[in-house]
Amino acid sequence: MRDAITNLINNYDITGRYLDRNAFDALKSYYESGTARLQAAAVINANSANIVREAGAQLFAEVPELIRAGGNAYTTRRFSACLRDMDYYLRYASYALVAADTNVLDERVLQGLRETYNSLGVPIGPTVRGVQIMKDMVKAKVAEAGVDNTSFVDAPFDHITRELSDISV
Ligand SMILES: CCC1=C(C)/C(=C/C2=NC(=C\c3[nH]c(/C=C4\NC(=O)[C@H](C)[C@H]4CC)c(C)c3CCC(=O)O)/C(CCC(=O)O)=C2C)NC1=O
Repeated sequence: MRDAITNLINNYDITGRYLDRNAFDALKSYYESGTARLQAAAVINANSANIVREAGAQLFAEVPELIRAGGNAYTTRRFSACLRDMDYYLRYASYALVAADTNVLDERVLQGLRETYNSLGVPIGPTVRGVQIMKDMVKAKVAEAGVDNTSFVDAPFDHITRELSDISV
């Protein structure tokens, strides 16, 4: 698993370069965003159960056929599996926010997911929607916690969305 720093050092080491101006700019912006990243992770940690439950409720309100007979989240077992998946996305997004790198998502969440979802008939579109609903909720809560610029929160959620959407076509 990589984070922003190991990733950067890795890139310089591969080509045997000393850290240069670009590297220091990147490192500086990483350290400067550190407090906000930790605040975001703390907000997610304190509200994870609520966020998953409310995002699930909103998703099922928007796409009610998911929980009707024949829907992929129909039956208690599949309903729970769906919310559990949402919880995975949220938890790993919080790790990626702290790491300032989406590599943890590639390695631990997204690998092989398309095959699993396709073989079980889990629909990608609504899953992506669920991830985006959680992103919006997290951003609102992080803003409430006093973080002015919450744009960094997008990255892990958008990465999950992009990878899921890419692999679904
Ligand atoms: C940490 C990394 C990780 C991920 C990401 C993960 C996902 C994951 N989701 C699964 C199932 C599932 N995922 C869903 C999810 C949904 N169905 C819907 O209609 C909604 C759109 C959506 C919720 C938003 C459902 C319903 C199942 C059960 C499908 C079935 O067994 O028929 C399965 C199959 C095995 C199981 O049921 O546990 C995996 C592996 N597992 C992991 O270890």
